[in-house]
Amino acid sequence: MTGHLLVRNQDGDFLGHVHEMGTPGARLRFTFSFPTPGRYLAWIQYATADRIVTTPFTVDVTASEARR
Ligand SMILES: [Cu+2]
Repeated sequence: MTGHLLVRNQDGDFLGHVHEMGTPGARLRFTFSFPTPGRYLAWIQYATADRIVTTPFTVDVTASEARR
């Protein structure tokens, strides 16, 4: 894998995990469907030549953006 994306909701009762499956390059792309609206905590993790990089961020998903 060239990259990992982990996503959890605020309650911690939903956890998602998908991988970047493309060729290594300057850009990571993930496809992920959020199950319900709300705030999610997410982490991207990838490896460079000499270290593992983990970057946290939050995503606010509206009702129209969530999977239906
Ligand atoms: Cu992974």
